[in-house]
Amino acid sequence: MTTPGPATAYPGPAAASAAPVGLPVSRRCLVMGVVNVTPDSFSDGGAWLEPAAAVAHGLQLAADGADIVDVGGESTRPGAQRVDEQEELRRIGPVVSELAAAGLVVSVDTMRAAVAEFALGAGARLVNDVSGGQADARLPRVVASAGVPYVIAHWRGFSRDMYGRAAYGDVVREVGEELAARVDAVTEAGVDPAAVVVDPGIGFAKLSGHNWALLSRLDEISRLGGRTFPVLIGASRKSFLGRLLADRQGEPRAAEGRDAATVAVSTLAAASGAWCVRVHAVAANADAVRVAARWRDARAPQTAGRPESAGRAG
Ligand code: PMM
Repeated sequence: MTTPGPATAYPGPAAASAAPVGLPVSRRCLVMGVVNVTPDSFSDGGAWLEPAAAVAHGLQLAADGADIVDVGGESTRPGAQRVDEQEELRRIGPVVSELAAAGLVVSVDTMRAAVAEFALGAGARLVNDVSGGQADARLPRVVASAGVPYVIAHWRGFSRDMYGRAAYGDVVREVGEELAARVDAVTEAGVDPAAVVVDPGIGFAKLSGHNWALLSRLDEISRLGGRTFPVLIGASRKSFLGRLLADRQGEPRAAEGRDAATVAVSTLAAASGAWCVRVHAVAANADAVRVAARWRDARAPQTAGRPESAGRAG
């Protein structure tokens, strides 16, 4: 894969959270580039609907520094209706196959067992399920038998009406408890706990304040039921950033103007120990996670004061 530097190149002592089994190990936070093969995703809907365009986009994201490319055929934007399984398969099939054949680490973004099964057969190496195994009870069993890493996000139901469920007392505690219950469920279905990646599900049944609370307390999301899990953050271009950056009239910033804020979130999440950030604009985020890794390295007590950690001038 043509990244500006291999995932293993940065030898800082302050590793991000533990890596799931089955993927390259890195000392820094990984970058997952988004390939939405959908007509209706909120920030890039329709741009990569043709297979050739989606494949070219995936290759470009890898060239820009993505460690993983995440291919999805069903939009989960607020209010989205479900797409049927055949259509989802038709959208992602050639894209997953070609990107995997090109040597990229491909992840499939799906809530369906049949779609995951196809993608794994075509060379995908990770399953990203925003429903955390709730939308299709067969999906955790497919992941278990394939023995691949499994991203499970916090989710309270399908996008068409998810904001009706955005009611929390202590959002970080409740998301942590609900995610821990999902970890139990998928491991009971046979998934190796060492293959599980947890995700607080930024924007899924959450209002802006909930998203900020979760981002600021990632360590609590990582530690569930006495274990520490790698954490993935998908904040890229989401509407809570648009609201933060609203103009003087209170009009939210449009999705295409949210990339710098996304980079800021990636930097902070990576500095807090996130395992991976899922982003649309890869190049700047790939720089950001390297800055965060170097920052963590400099803060690590075991290197403090060591001459070699001071590095070269400049
Ligand atoms: N967000 C979206 C899609 N897939 N997967 C994970 N694990 N976490 C997320 O936050 C997430 C996701 C929606 O964003 P998009 O429409 O820009 O892809």
